[in-house]
Amino acid sequence: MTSAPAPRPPLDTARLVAALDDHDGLRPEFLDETDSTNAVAADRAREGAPDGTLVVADHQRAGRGRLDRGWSVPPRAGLSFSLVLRPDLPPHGWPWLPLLTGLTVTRALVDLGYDARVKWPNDVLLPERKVAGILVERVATPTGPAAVLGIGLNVSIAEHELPVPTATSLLLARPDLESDRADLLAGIVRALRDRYDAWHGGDATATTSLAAEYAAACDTVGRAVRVSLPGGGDLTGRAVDVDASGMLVVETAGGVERVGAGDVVHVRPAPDTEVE
Ligand code: BT5
Repeated sequence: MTSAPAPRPPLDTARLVAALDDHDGLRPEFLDETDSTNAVAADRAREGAPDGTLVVADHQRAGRGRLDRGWSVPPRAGLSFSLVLRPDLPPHGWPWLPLLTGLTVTRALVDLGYDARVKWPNDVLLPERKVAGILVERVATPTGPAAVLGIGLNVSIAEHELPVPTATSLLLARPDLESDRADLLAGIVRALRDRYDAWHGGDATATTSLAAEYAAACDTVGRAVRVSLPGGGDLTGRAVDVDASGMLVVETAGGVERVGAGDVVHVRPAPDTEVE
């Protein structure tokens, strides 16, 4: 028998605004419900919204994953938000945005006591199942390209509500930890703003140290993996590093390969479980 979930209050927006108050450049917009915060944020960016515009929804009717996949969470059981940035980056800097976002969410959860890990490129696992997904999109706007950093975090989803068996929530992983959604969101967004500003405003060493920090936090490094390549086909081997361009370095039978985009399955020898 499954018990009904506890009533879920709406996001405490006053608390969130107060928590962001001294953080320059974050402009939150709250929606009770929308199809996708990434779609709204992209529209705002095209309309001229400045760097730091933050779109938050208490429920997404049609949350988006990567490659036209979906993202689904019961109303008010998670966090769904998208941050508009206007990076001034060379083309090779852009692939770092999703990695930086995944690292930041992971670190924020670890700081709160969760055993979170980042799976390349940007899934957040707790510790083996997915608690957060990230969708970073580049949007053409009249004043230059904008980045929309979309984050979905499962907060109070119960076991019987999980959209897929490979998902988990903060509540399921650590029922003993309190997780107020406004505090969580404020903490993650502030950490994201800080890390992005430091990296974006830094010199070449900022990327070198980001790469080293990412590789150290990345659960994929050291594992046997199978990577579905965007152009079709698979690559199997052992992930050994994340290089200075953010690519996953995989040792295969045929030599060392670098993967810039793809879906990684962590393959474990026993028991034979796989995390998509
Ligand atoms: C992602 O895609 O993980 C990116 C998800 C990004 C969601 C945020 S919410 C705010 C913003 N607005 C949006 O519309 N999107 C962003 P991907 O790696 O393709 O994973 C998608 C797959 O994860 C699905 O095909 C399901 O298998 C699984 N999935 C769906 N909902 C999930 C959930 N709540 N928790 C864990 N896994 C889920």
